[in-house]
Amino acid sequence: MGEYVSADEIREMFAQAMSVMYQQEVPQYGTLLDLVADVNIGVLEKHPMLLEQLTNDGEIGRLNVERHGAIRVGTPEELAGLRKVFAIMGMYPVGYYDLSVAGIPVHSTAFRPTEDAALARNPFRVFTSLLRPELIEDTTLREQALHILAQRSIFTPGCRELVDTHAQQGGLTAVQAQRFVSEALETFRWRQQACVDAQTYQALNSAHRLVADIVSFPGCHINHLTPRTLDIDRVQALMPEYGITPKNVIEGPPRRVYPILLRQTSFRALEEKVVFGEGAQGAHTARFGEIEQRGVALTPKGRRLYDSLLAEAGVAADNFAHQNQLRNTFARFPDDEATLRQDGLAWYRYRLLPAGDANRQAIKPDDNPQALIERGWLAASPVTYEDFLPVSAAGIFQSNLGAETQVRERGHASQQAFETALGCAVKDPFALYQDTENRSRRLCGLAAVNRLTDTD
Ligand code: OOG
Ligand code: NI
Repeated sequence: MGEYVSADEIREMFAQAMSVMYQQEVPQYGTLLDLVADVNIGVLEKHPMLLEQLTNDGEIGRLNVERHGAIRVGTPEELAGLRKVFAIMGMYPVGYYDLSVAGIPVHSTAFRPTEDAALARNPFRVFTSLLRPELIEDTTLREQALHILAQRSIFTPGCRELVDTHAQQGGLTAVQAQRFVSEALETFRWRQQACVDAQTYQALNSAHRLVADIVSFPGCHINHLTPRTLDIDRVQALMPEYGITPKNVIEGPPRRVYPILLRQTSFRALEEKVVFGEGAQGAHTARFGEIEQRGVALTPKGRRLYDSLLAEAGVAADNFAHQNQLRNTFARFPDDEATLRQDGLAWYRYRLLPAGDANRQAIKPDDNPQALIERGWLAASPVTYEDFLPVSAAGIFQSNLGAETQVRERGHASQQAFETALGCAVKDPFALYQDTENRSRRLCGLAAVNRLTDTD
């Protein structure tokens, strides 16, 4: 065993290699990283407690490092191939996202680490979307798209070979892991040379811009990377000063004292030169940069409250109005830890403090953690949200598809079809968060909870 490199290490190497490649490919992404670093330093200067906490958690060294990326693939075989590649990096499909409700002809999952230790080491995830050709209405064009996709192979022979080696050996040596990372990276590389002619590109583009992006190129280029910011509102406000055009609104919940879920914003995709099959030149816009700020993961009950308030708030034309609207509506979402816990809205990780450890036998399984916290026996820390939000994802997609959104009536969620393509079931994110909380409860002598079937 010892001779093989751990999945966590391979994921870290891969995320780093991808970051270097993307900064070369999209220089404006490098500018975004500079902006994020500047804002993060400013926040830490003003909040020494936060600096101390991040240092203690071992987070400080990789504060400005990417937390996620996204790609879009064309066929079930490509998706299933990615599942194997990501598994070598300790990333597994979690959650199902139906984007067809927003008029986007894909459905998606997030490949991510699932164990606490792996998440703590490096939480890098890839939001991965699969084209739904049945949503291309023109049947001739649909057949043509499927035919084009059938010709390509998005993995290098070296990558395929190392996936097999991994399966046979049960791991990769240091030399093999290095090679695997650089071979796997090829799948995500941008290629200026399209594999279709200009006319086909136009036809695909008029079906949906995303269809052209997925079908027209020989690989499935990474379309954005996303570092973590400590103050997303500030980054959004400063983007223009750095020569970057932000999307209209920050997605997700409003700014709060106690952050929940995930807030995201991005800059608009850049226009890039492409060369079509017959040599004609053109332009394609697909690639952008994004930032994220994460808070506590919500229980199904908390999530229902979030979803209903979000729907009620709607979307305003500019970020200022949008955030105001959100803030007003979300006044009904408790903004302190004790209430979030008491109302069963969010997940926590518990641990015994020395006084609690000394009184272990006095703790009963059904004790209320809040009472033990107030007595100084127990400490709680929020479980970070590690997934994505479908409405936010739709907003990110749409901001990069131009103003006009073609709404489709026909797309319905089809998790089963997605899982068949993937070759396995996706994990339920709520179950993962609950397992995390319950593991910590058991270690404290507290009974496990089941909040997955709450209906209140
Ligand atoms: C993915 C957009 C969704 C997010 O962070 O919600 C996403 C894409 O454009 O392919 O990355
Ligand atoms: Ni993203």
